[in-house]
Amino acid sequence: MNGHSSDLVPIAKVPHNERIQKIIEEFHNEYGCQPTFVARVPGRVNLIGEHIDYCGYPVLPMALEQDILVAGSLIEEYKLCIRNANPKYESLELEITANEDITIKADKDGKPYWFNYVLCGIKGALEHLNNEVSTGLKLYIDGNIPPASGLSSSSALVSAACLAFLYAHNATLNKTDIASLCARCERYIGTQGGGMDQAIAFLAEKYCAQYITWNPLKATKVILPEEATFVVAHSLAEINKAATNDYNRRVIECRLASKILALTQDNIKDHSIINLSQVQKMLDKTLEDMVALVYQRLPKMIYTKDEVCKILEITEEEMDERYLTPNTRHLTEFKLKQRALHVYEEANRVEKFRKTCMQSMNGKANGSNNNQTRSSGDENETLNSLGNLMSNSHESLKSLYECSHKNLDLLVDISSKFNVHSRLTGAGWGGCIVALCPKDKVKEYIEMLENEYYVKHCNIEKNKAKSYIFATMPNYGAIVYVTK
Ligand code: ADP
Ligand code: NG1
Ligand code: MG
Repeated sequence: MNGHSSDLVPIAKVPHNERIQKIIEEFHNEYGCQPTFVARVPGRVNLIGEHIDYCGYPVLPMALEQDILVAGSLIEEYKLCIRNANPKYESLELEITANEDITIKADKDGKPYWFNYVLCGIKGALEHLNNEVSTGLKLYIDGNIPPASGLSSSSALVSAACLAFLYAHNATLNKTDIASLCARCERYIGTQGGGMDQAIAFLAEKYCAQYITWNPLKATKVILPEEATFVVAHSLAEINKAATNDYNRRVIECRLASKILALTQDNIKDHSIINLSQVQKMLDKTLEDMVALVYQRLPKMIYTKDEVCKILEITEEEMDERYLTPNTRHLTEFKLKQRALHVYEEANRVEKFRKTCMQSMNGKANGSNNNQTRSSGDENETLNSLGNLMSNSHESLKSLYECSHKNLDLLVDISSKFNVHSRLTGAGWGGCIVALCPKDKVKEYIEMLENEYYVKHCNIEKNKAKSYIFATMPNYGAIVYVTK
């Protein structure tokens, strides 16, 4: 890696930044030496396009200011020392000569240890390095992304660990390759993620969101309307995605729906996994056509495992082997229609959201060329259109995808009474909402949520409530700071 091309992860001198200075100091206190570098990877908020990355559809996230920092120094022994600034996360030391030294096991409750996310990143790096370890590492980690809250703390941790290990090994990797590598290696934790989090972590740019497309991975800038502010509010429900099978269940329901929708065209003997976007391409249909096709071909609310096997003309063992994951093989019922409907409609909302942002930007450019200003009516209309798409997204995630949480629904309802559109962001089942708030209403909106949700509903002191809500600005992506 070196910082000459914009395709590569940037490398810069340590900035005058309090958090970075603090981690360097703490590293020294912990290990008695200076770190050589600090890898920084941000969290993200997804504005729209939820649970569709693993179906091959574009998503529209932006990076947050909150991040994971991994400070590191090279040691001669082939050893990894992993410590965290937060004492609740226990330390780990292990010998590391090859990939086989790393096993990723859950704790007795089936929840991954925090350091497993670090190990996922190291495993990915080792794969890229063809298993050639040339140095040991002391690592010290500090994160301020609210964990298990849909803001992608897990991927920031995996990606920062992978980046740190690669940097220590002088590996050259461009942003898209390392993003894809990190998306693959986070799957060692057990969830079959789609790659959005790692993509935005590396491809983010300051001041704009990104429209992320797949195969090949690409990020295209989306300039957000100036008058829009995105506010993130925590529902106070945390959910570790790798500790349950909810996420993978949705992934495999989409897989099974794809196989059934593809039946007429797909050679039934072809057992490769396909996604809902590939089916659309194969059938050469619009997203609206696909919605109609789902109603036609997947009419039932519930499909039993037996029914799916019959339709696909396979045995249960074949289904387990080909399409299911270790933590979904015991499932006996699947909701295929609801999941596929959400995916095709949400993919359509992403396109509309992006188009609305582009039209708003073009309108502004034309307005300034003609020496006119856009009317506040135009601006309201833009925010309203974007907001409606977000509200519809939430409704779909709640009723079709069933990945909301009562706290998230309440936050969305309270916001809506204040005429602010919002939706759950990230995987769901807890975590945060993202709200689109006109700039001039942000202070009032935050104050209202503090009172109506945190104080009245959750019995939290007003002062503490403040820490659960923040207004965001699109931030830049991963970077390595060198200390010497
Ligand atoms: P998210 O939506 O934040 O990505 P996940 O369930 O995917 O949620 O991952 C959350 C897990 O990531 C936490 O339970 C913890 O194990 C790990 N994690 C997140 N932030 C940190 C941190 N700062 N230090 C250690 N582990 C962290
Ligand atoms: P979070 O909430 O950060 O764990 C997950 C997936 C994404 C995407 C979203 C839902 C991982 C690492 N991340 O995000 O790929 O599918 O849910 O849109 O699995
Ligand atoms: Mg995650």
